Amino acid sequence: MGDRTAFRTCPLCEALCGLELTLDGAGVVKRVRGDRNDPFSKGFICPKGATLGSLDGDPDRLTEALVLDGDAAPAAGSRPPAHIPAGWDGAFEIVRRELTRLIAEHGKDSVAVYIGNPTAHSVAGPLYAGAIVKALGTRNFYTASTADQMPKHVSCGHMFGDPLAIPVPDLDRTDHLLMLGANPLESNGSLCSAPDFPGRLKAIQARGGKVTVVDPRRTRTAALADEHLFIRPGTDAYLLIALVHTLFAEDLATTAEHLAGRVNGLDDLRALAVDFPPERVASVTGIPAAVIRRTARELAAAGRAAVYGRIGTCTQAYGTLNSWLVDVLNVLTGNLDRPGGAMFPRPAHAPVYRRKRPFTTGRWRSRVRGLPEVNGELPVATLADEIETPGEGRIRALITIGGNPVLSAPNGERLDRALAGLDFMVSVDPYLNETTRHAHVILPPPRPAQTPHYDLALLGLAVRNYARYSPPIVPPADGRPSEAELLARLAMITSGAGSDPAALDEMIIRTTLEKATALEASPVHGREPDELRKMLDTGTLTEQRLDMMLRLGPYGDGFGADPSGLTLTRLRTEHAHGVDLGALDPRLDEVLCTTSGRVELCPPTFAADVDRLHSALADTAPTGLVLIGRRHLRSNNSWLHNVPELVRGSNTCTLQLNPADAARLGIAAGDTVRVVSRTGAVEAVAEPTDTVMAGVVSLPHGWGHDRPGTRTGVAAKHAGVNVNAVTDEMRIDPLSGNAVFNGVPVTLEPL
Ligand SMILES: Nc1nc2c(c(=O)[nH]1)N[C@H]1C(S)=C(S)[C@@H](COP(=O)(O)OP(=O)(O)OC[C@H]3O[C@@H](n4cnc5c(=O)[nH]c(N)nc54)[C@H](O)[C@@H]3O)O[C@H]1N2
Ligand SMILES: Nc1nc2c(c(=O)[nH]1)N[C@H]1C(S)=C(S)[C@@H](COP(=O)(O)OP(=O)(O)OC[C@H]3O[C@@H](n4cnc5c(=O)[nH]c(N)nc54)[C@H](O)[C@@H]3O)O[C@H]1N2
Ligand code: SF4
Ligand SMILES: [Mo]
Repeated sequence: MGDRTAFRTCPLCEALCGLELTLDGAGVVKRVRGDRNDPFSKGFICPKGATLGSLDGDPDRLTEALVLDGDAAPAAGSRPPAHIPAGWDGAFEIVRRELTRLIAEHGKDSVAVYIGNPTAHSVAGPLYAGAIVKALGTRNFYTASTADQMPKHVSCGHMFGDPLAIPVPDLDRTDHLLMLGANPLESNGSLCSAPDFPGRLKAIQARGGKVTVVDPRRTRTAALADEHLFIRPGTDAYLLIALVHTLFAEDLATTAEHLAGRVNGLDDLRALAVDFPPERVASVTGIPAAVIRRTARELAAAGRAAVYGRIGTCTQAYGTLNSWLVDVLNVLTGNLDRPGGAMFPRPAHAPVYRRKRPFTTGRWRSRVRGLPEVNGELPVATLADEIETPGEGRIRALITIGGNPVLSAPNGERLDRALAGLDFMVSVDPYLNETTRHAHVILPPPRPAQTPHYDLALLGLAVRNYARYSPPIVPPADGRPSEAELLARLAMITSGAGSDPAALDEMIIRTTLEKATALEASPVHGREPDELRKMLDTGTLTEQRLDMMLRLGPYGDGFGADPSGLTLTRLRTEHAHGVDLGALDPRLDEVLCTTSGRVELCPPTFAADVDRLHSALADTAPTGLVLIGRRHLRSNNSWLHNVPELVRGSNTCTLQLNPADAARLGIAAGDTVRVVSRTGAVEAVAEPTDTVMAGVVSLPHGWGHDRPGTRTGVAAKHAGVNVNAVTDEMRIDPLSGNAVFNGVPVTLEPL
């Protein structure tokens, strides 16, 4: 058989690029290019997408269920544990037996769930992970969100009523972008899905607009920008509130016509900002007062402007305040919900029914540190506490799905030791890595080419309304469960309702259709659920569920109500390269669901947290070095270091520091340096560079692949060190529980 071409969405990052793959007769991916016919990505591709074939064909990828040989869990650093193949049924039987036993002996909360980043990129994750947590009934639910964007959910939850109503900068129509703590030239964008983000930034400049970047490093994005402001790590909230101050003080805050009468809390906000004139925050942020004032004026003067803050602003002690103030600026400059400003996408799979329950946090608290629940989750920063601390309610078992918290959670080394002490652990993961080596059972999903794709979690964050479905391009191997089947089976086991994964989908389809037909606002109001059930796509249950969501969605066919509307079949056959559903349009009314029915500009919990800003401002000026992270284009958190093409070139785990600091400490390029913090120490090779501001050092995360018991041969040869050995699990943003990765106090010891 000769070569063939297939198309699909890249599953690796938030940019959602369309790919064109060339496969040989045996189904091996030989070449990957950008799909020029994708209306959104138009052929754009990055080095990760281009090497998807190597990832897909990685010989270290697990192909069968593994179980730990013998009873003992591996102790960190001791005898390498041995994982041996087991049949799928045998592996699931061990999971059933152990979870049932532990729940009977120690209660529901003794089983915890941790869900990692790739789960937000898979179609199976959003469809089934929630069902597992629900079936378990555990309050010990953790995700990578509390190491990432949880502050944004909290700010949007309080401001707009819905933690998922996250406005994105309307990149293609804005004339002015103020971007803080984001480096899309390396990351390709986050909470803002925009294939060819670099090209879209250049287009802003080409049409006469301005891009300003605020970052403690002169990143590639900062270098491309028209202006770069170096900022001291962790101080964005001061800059942002001083911008708010300036807008009020200079009478630049507008209540644009379209927002008139739809915003609460303007006076409270003005009163809060009074104490933060630019002069007061200049020394703490490192940004001159005159520059802050000018930045505020430019923002107000720009016709269409957007403020966008990403991970650098979230993973700090003031993560929620930052996320809130970013959108406050969008409101005050009249740019929320208008073209060229910050807008709410309208994804094809989400019905436009409004959330009813007002947003709240702290419905329960973590057992050991008393940290509030947020979005149904507890902070990953306290997972080790809950495993290690004896007493009623202690975590005895853990389910991980697509996560590597040993490398991604704050003080991951402590978590590494804690995992070794669990009674039972099961991981749904394609690799035997730093985290899954502790699992008693590993259930690997099939390779990307055998996996369907639809971005349930990300299409609601795209800068154009767009949809694309990618069926598997290589048929699944005989008898090998898809990730959807793995997760559905786990949910069935934990609910005690048998082991037939199809039963779960049938139940979800039935309840969704019953709800939709009962709802007056729905296009299928008054119809028979049974009739609709029979109309669904004839594919897998995953495809039937997607079909149902699309047909009930804003562009859907409403099960025949609008014969030209979207169905999964149509998406698959008529739009194999994806379908453009238009530029973002104003839809604040559709998303707004605060109790007041207005945008809450000054929620009381946020106003109260501004006290923290006050007291810290009174402190003496910061001294000593602080650590921040960085991302490289050829990486993706912890798990692409096993692809040979990606661990070359600039993708290295070095310690960047300012030449002035290096000279002061007697450190030369290439020296090995010990980085010491409250929690631990790591050794890394020094790379002096003036792209990092004085007083700041930077190490990328996701490295540290030199542990026994893992099976990632390439990564082990490029091990690097785990920066999260020195980040501190005790430092969190109190409102969201989010980990603080930026601004960690460290000392350096030249070796
Ligand atoms: N190549 C690659 N792409 C990725 C990933 C990857 O690992 N590699 N990871 C994916 C994931 S999970 C995510 S969440 C996204 C993240 O996407 P981005 O948010 O764009 O992530 P980063 O590239 O880490 O950019 C964060 C920037 O914040 C800066 N920063 C650090 N501290 C501060 C601070 O206190 N204030 C300010 N203003 N800036 C600060 C850092 O120097 C860095 O340049 O990227 C995704 N894409
Ligand atoms: N110091 C520091 N720490 C950080 C960050 C930082 O900037 N600095 N960034 C944080 C951020 S933004 C994030 S999102 C987290 C990420 O935190 P995690 O999600 O915990 O870590 P990842 O490295 O993304 O691990 C992904 C895991 O999923 C597996 N996997 C890959 N594909 C699939 C799949 O299709 N299905 C399944 N089931 N598994 C799969 C991989 O083998 C790997 O084990 O890290 C956080 N940690
Ligand atoms: S930018 Fe992201 S989605 Fe696009 S090819 Fe690269 S990894 Fe894939
Ligand atoms: Mo992330």
